[in-house]
Amino acid sequence: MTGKVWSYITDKLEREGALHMSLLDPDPLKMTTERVVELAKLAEAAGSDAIMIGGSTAFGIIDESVKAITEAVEIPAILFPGNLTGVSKHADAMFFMSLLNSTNPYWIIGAQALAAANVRIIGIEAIPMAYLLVAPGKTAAWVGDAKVFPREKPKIALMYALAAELLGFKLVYLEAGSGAEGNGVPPEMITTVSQYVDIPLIVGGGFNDSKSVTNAVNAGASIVVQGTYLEKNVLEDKGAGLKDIVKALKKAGAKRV
Ligand code: 1GP
Repeated sequence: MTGKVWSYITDKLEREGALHMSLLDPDPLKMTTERVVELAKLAEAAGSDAIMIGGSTAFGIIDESVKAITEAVEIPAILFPGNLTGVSKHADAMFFMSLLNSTNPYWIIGAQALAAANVRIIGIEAIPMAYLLVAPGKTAAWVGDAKVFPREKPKIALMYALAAELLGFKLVYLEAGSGAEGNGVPPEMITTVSQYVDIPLIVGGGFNDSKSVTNAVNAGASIVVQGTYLEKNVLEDKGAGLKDIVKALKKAGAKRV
């Protein structure tokens, strides 16, 4: 794995200790292309390190939004596909994900096998990522037939994250589900996993303020993802709140460098 985006992530992690990623779901039921582009620009201006594009429910074709985002921002636009519909040749890279705690092989290897030839042909950089769902798991857990990790069982998450590393995944993502407000990935689980797992740990789902984001970094997360926060606040305050959150995250990250 020596792609440009992977190098960007690992170099920046080495220098800054922690990264922020902004998740945008270009779902036409709630978002226009113009709005998604505006959000991406404000996220970049606020200091977010990358734009992730995707979601568990897929409506419409993402190509147009992905193209418009990559034209509007310098930071990498990385696909976060919920299914085959989440692939676009316009992105800078994609998280090539396997939902390891799904009970349905389709989400572990079926969708990936169906997408692989297309991914190879379009030549997009694929970054292998283990995707692990923690309760409540929200829509992602429902769609992905996941056996979510109980919140008070960090060792179960650790077992899966370690297995992911040994299987060769480059990143492991602990996901509480988009909109898991007040129920993000528990800090104890982040600590347990990051203590024993060497690949970078991404966390997401329910991180809605500086405190929860810095707590996650202090607990050992390398990358924190925010989606709902952006949708709810960034257009209204022109990214001022997000800028504070990213600043707090970088301060917490700097302690780990
Ligand atoms: C969802 O982890 C991401 O896949 C983001 O979650 O929308 O709660 O920030 P939020």
